[in-house]
Amino acid sequence: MLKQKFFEKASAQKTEMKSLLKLHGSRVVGEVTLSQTFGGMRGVKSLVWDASNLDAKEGIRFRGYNIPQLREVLPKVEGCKEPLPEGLFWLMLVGEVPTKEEVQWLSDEWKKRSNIPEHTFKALDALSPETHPMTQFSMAILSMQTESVFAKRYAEGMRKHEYWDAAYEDTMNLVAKLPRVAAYIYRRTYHNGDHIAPRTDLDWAGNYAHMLGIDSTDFKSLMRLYLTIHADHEGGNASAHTVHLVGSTLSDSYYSLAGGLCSLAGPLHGLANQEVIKWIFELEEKLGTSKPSKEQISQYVRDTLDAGKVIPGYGHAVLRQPDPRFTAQREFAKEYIKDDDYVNIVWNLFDVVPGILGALGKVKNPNPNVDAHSGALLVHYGLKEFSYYTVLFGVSRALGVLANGCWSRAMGFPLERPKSVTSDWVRDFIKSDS
Ligand code: CMX
Repeated sequence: MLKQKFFEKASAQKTEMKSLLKLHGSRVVGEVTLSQTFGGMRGVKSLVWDASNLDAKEGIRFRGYNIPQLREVLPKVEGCKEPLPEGLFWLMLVGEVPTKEEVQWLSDEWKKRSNIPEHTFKALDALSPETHPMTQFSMAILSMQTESVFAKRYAEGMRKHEYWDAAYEDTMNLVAKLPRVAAYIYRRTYHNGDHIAPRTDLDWAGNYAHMLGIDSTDFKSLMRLYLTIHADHEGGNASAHTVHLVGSTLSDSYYSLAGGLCSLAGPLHGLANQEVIKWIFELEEKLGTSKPSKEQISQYVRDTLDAGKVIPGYGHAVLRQPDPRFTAQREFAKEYIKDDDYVNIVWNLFDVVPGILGALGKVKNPNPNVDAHSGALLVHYGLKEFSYYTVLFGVSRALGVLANGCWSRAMGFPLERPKSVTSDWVRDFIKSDS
């Protein structure tokens, strides 16, 4: 039922956009300055991405819904206040809030598709346990590329108008497999390969929590929220853009997600969630207390900056306010966690860091981003191995980028190929302009 709905919506949109482009294709949407050419293409409108949109002040909206609204409208499991990521995936893919029954159907569908090829476990077992979990994760996904419906059908001569169908199948299969493979990486790396079998009665996020080995009700709630809020952040962020770029060559979902995860693994992007808690542990060790004063924290922040490092979990390329994903986690902590040292440090950092970063005069957004809070919540529930944190982010991010990948193939988006220029071109351009 989801597939048919997606096909109908995407076909209608493709027809609409085709005629719209015929009439308005030559309209100018913006200019590109030399600073943008050198400066990471900030703000250049050059991608279409429907599942979510980011506003500098307001933050993320998924198909028009902000995070508090998602927490209201998306279906939940009995006894849990947090939304099911299955519901968000449905919303992102077809633009409609699903019913409880539709989400149940999706949950069941992912269970049916969740088998991992034996060679993936073998490939993981061949890696040194010291291999970073993000390296293991992207390699595991590449090893599952043997299962790609898109690659198989393409080799058999699939026609262009059928790409959407194969992309949908790959997306559904791959998303279904991620919790199991990600939990396998966690258990082999930190728990001597003592693996936990999946349960058939749990939802996608609840089952992931179970396979990680943390079975408390509140941790399952956290996982449902976590995997919802990290899912998408419009199309220009590094992981989403990488998936989009790789997919534009008609590399299948396995290749493109693995590429996107390599992007997420950088400290300026998703790895910041491990960096934040590592930095807080170091603070605790340096100061010899788990209850530092705000003055001590401020000094530690200044020392970090004086050492030529960034403050992890702060700043953003687009946002100019505190990240609503940070706020959602803060609300969760206020409701579920009473007086936790690490959570208190995160809150005290929020009180002092914006002032210190703001005073530097160059940081465009001195506020916390999504990564500033997550580690303290995970540590609270016993998930202390911070090198693993970006894998959790990656499992969630797959939902948005793969749903968008389906749209890209359905819309028939072409190979991505922006223009680069040489430094000589820049010199000549400036001469000719003046
Ligand atoms: N600490 C110290 N300096 C910072 C800073 C921070 N948290 N954030 C920005 N700056 C500095 C930049 O390094 C840059 O300095 P230089 O001009 O000396 O190179 C200057 O402020 C201007 O940067 P900006 O325009 O405000 O920020 P960018 O768009 O270039 O970068 C980001 C955005 C996220 C990479 C940056 O804020 C940063 O490095 N933050 C820390 C890492 C982090 O938390 N990343 C996670 C982001 C969310 C996610 O993707 O998961």
